[in-house]
Amino acid sequence: DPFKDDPARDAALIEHSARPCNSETPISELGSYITPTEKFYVRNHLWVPDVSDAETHRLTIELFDGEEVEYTVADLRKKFKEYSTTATLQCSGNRRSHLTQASQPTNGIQWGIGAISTATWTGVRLRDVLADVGVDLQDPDENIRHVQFIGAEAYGASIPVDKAIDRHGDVLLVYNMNGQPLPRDHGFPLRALVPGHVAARSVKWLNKIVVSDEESSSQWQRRDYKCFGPNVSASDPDWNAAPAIQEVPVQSAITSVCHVKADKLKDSDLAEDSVVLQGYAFAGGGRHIVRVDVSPDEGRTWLQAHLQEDGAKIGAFGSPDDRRAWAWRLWRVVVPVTQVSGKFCIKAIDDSYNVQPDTFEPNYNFRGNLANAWHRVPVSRDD
Ligand code: MTE
Ligand code: MO
Repeated sequence: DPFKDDPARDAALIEHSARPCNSETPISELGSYITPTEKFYVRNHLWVPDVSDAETHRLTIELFDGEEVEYTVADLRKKFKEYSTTATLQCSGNRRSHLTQASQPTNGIQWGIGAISTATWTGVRLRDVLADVGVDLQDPDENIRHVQFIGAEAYGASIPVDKAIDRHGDVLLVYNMNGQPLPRDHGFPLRALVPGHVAARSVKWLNKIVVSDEESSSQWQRRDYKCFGPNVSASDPDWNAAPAIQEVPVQSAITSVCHVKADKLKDSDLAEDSVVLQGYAFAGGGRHIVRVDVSPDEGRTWLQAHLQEDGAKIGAFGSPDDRRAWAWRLWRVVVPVTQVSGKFCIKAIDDSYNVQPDTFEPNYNFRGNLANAWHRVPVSRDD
């Protein structure tokens, strides 16, 4: 039984499967900017490999000419400058259950709104390590197109080399999560962090990196994490016809709906009985969330949510106005009950003015990836 040494998990996680462990963050924890580590969603395709000694765990880097260079985690810490960044990871299946309910069956775990979490990650920059093994960051060999990551239990994925070496890409080889060694479920002792990209590329239990002219040959790169048109069914996809998901589209969700009587409200600008909504909004590619629109009447009229203070050191290594918003924005809005009729709807807008589609059906894809239509919730919930 390869799962017999899997770690114990927090009882509050919402379990979709135990072997492998697939558990989402409970809604009650989605309101905290940094997700408590033990409440961070877990998405494992296989078992948790047993890597007992952090310091002697080896990372092998295979270069384009086949040469291999090895580092222990201790070498990485000693040799390279340490960086930290706050970044949100979101599974490509987040909100899949909403898509399925609105359209047709989909393949995959039926996640709610909790296959997303945020942490502060600490490690060394992939670009520094690649430079150390001889990759020319200014003018890389034209044959080098992709950087592949392989995990100790056999999972693999890759990213384009431009992201890997971008000095504003912030791709890290991470050993700490929220100031503590990575827990086993999240990749102990070393994982890749590819901020702004679908979490499937942030490979855990990292033990090999391959600098290559090709993408990873894994099913997770070449098949599962792709989107096809609504007419394509699971039986006939031309897998090569769609690109692997990398940067993710704009997403948002309502995490709390709270009815408040006027006399209980502390906010000075509120005089009427109201509903306080809270939630998250997130965009891929480092794009900032510029607005969250909230409708109290199924999309007829709209209010602006207040975007909460950004807790991340945006552009942890650069200026605050660059494209490095790696973490979600939490938001809050107060809606007078007199304006409420029908379901609440929300949509977020990123700094490229990308918007979320209003409905799921036109974007049905049989894998149920990247479900990001407006989140609609009844006036009293919770779901
Ligand atoms: N890395 C390895 N080695 N094995 C895995 O199963 N799952 C991927 C990615 N990295 C996975 C992996 C997927 S699909 C997601 S969504 C994230 O890890 C989940 O990271 P988390 O469990 O730390 O939340
Ligand atoms: Mo995922």
